[in-house]
Amino acid sequence: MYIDVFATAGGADPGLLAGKTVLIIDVLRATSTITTALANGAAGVLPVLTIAEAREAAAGLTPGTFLLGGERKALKIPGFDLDNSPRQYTREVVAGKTIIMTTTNGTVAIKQAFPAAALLIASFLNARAAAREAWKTGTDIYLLCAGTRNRFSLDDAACAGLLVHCLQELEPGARLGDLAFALRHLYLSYRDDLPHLISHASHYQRLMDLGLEADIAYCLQQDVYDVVPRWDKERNLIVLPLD
Ligand code: 3SL
Ligand code: MG
Repeated sequence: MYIDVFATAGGADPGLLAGKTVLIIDVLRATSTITTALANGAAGVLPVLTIAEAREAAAGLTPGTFLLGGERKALKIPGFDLDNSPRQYTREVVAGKTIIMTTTNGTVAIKQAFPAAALLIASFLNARAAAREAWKTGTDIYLLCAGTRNRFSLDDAACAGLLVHCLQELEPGARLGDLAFALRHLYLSYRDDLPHLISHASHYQRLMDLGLEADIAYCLQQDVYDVVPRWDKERNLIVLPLD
């Protein structure tokens, strides 16, 4: 088994991801939000790239069955139901609903990985479960960090390091690509104080400036959920598998 990491959505070659297992990581905040929404009973998440696409998808659904969610510049999109704060995606709000979601980096990374054989959503919130699920596929595994506007992002990198560490525990003979090796060591160096590491991320500062420290604290919790959202090609939705 070979394990490697792409640092940004744009840095991944979709051709290379074809037929592989891909874990998408956008700790702050898209994959933390998607994991929370599905853990709280959302029927599915439809990732789209643009606001226009989101509205178009909504026009095809029955009112009351969906919610529009996401952000631009970390803020709620005018006319949408929810922003990208995972703490908004409570059971009371999302149970049974399809979430149509567009975000700056996270949904771009997800769409980039559509050629994958298995496309899984990972975050600190479900890290161990996500690593286990990826490992069970038995194929090579790529961790695709969303990054921030096509730049390396420490929050995603730290989570990728944790996932590589978990995968190596499951498959001690796995071969690691250069970035997988480096990020595992980054994670191990800071594992006892991840908030300190992640406080150096530029996107951390942006969210702090917006008063969203509670979102950051929420997203940095580890292994809160034992669920692994997965792209279902037939249903054109990110869902939780039934088994
Ligand atoms: O870029 C994204 O996908 C978002 O997760 C970024 S934000 O934290 O919602 O601003
Ligand atoms: Mg991010």
